[in-house]
Amino acid sequence: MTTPATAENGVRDALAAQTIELPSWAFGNSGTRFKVFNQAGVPRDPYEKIADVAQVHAYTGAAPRVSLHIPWDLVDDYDALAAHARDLGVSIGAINSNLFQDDDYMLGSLTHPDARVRAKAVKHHLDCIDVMRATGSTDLKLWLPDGTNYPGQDDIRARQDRLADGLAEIYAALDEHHRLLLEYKFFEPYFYTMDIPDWGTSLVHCLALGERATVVLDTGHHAPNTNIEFIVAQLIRLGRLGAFDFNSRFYADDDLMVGAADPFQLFRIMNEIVGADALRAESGVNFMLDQCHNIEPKIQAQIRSVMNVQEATAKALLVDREALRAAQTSGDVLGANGLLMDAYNTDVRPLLAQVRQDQGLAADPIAAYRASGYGEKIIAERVGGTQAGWGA
Ligand code: LRH
Ligand code: MN
Repeated sequence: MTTPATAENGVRDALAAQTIELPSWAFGNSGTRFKVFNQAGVPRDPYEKIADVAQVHAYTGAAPRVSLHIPWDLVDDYDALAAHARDLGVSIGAINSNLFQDDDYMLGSLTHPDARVRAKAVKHHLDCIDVMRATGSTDLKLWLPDGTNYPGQDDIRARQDRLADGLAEIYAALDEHHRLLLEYKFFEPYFYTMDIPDWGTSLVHCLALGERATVVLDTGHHAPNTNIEFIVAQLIRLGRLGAFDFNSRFYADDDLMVGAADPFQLFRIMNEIVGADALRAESGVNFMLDQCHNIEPKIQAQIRSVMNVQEATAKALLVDREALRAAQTSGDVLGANGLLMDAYNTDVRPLLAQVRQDQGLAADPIAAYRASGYGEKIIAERVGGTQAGWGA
């Protein structure tokens, strides 16, 4: 029988061990098709982006990795970039390919009717794999933006066959310790079909490729009211949940701070993760953020986002699993739901403040960051040059 004390220690240890990977692009300027707002102090290159990631890690103790996006994070010397990251206590995580900003890909990339265009898209991934080798990254993350806008525009089955062939070429080029993370999205930038619109399609392709191909679940990529935690449970059950792209939304792919729009959904997702013992690093699930801070200060927004994931995780860790199983087995509907709501309604901020202090960190990361003056320092220093952004 786990005593409250050991349960409490188990919860603290799990929270202290939790890591969240940050997206380099969240530190650059971003916006919508209407406007990309420029903010003072924004990084001009991947070195400055990684310096900002290190700030988030310094105050949360939970963000030791950064995802790169190619070519947004193109540099001449990736060994030097990886060394710069190491010096700052950060490692290079997933390498994201980019198939959504090239005129050649207007009618598709890996699905394009023209073999020359498909070959170009495959080559881009071979280049990304070289970046993985140079930076020590093990995850190649592929979001396929391909799709069509009008019925009849192209043959849906033929596009799937082309896609399967292209993915097989890319998968074959990976080193044995590399993984392929395949991300789906139900609409945008195309509006009739997306060639990987849902978890099922991504899973079908992953199963065809091999063990090291897994699904990326971006929380902003589902139809409204989709029960995302059901998808999480199913993918964990099949051993094919490779990663999350955490963010939140009110309507579409809003890429807002995770947990900001729907903290209860984030709790339900983390409840499935904890219930399946998939929070441990060994589970192979890479917890990443994928967000755009169009109007809010970016470093603080990343700190807040990490805290939101930690709070949802702490609440999920406080669910009395033994009592829950007993209630579920005995058909005690309200009892079972009540146990989850008790955990969700628990204020875990004091617990997390204690976990931070045990790690030698400030109880309130945002207050500590603001007091550091780093924000003012980068505004003063980062003058001139070209600020990083989506460059769309
Ligand atoms: C696509 C996406 C994908 C990234 C991009 C920045 O919407 O979620 O994960 O490549 O955002
Ligand atoms: Mn994403």
